[in-house]
Amino acid sequence: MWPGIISGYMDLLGFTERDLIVSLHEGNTPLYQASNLEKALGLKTRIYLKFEGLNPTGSFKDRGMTVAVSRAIREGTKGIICASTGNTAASAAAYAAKAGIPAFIVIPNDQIALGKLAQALAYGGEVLAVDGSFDYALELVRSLVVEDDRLALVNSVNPDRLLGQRTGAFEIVDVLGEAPDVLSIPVGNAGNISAYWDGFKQYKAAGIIEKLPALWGFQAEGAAPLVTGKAVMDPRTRATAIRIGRPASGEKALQATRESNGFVAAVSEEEIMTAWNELARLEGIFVEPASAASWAGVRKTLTSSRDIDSVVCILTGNGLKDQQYVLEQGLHQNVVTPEELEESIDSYLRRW
Ligand code: AN7
Repeated sequence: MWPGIISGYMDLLGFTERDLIVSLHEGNTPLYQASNLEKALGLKTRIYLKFEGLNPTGSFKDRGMTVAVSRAIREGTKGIICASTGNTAASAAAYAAKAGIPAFIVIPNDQIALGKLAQALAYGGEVLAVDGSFDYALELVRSLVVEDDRLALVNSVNPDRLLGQRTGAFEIVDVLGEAPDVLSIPVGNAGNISAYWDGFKQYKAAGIIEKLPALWGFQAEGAAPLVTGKAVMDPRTRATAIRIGRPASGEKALQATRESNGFVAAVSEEEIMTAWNELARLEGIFVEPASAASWAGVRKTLTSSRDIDSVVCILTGNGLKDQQYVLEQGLHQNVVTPEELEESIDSYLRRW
């Protein structure tokens, strides 16, 4: 049985058997080869999808949260606090529940997907909604933590979060036997892209791989400060997870992408929607809108040439968290209602 990322990568993460570990057996998520997407777009590149939506709370945040909360408990912290666009909230609340401490969660009012709010509440998180953006909420919790040493901040500015999230890179190499040519990833607060880079570099330093991937990061057009080079005061995108205008790890992420010969670019709302649809309908993978940004970026950047042999797209969160998006795409119109189904189901199916 997979024991979770700390036990699974104990040495690499600097833990020992004696350390107390708070885990929900996160990690070890599947890496699928997207043969239907390759065929549909006529690509010669191998496309892989790492589905982080299959973590215990449905997003990649669990990888960092197990490390951050384990450390907080070891240091005698009385509670944890975070700002969140939703997934950090769900993850923090779950790991705090397992650890038996409270989680204080500051969210931008009316801007997070309902499924994520439901998760945070179900796990017993103390949810505090503020009138303002995620960036404002993060500023607020950072100042609160400075004043209150009973609390540990578990946003990705916490180095333990980034340490745990490196394991996504480890797992990719453990499956493929090498790093892919390209790692594509959605970018919000810019922690995860930085963590993957640290992970690949750690594997290279340990002699496990020789080559590093190029990092391709994708932001939503209406929330793309790393593309325009300017903070966005009023970020807008339906991909609420990455509705972030002043990424805390922005500089680190830009440096990592440059070092890797990669880039950060923007994808439009329509490109996100098309990619989201293809992932579900061609590969059977239901992701939340923000997560589709990685495939959206790859499908518009890649050509049918063979220059790039392999790409891994990180699919950061589960589609069940944001069911409203399905309705907004008009998919409820595809349901045949009892009234419409005047004939028997039998004859309806016979026409197919
Ligand atoms: C599904 O939960 O910032 O670039 O507060 O939930 O590391 O911020 C979420 C971010 C991508 C961006 N995909 O990752 C939060 C939060 C999903 C996410 C990102 C997030 P970062």
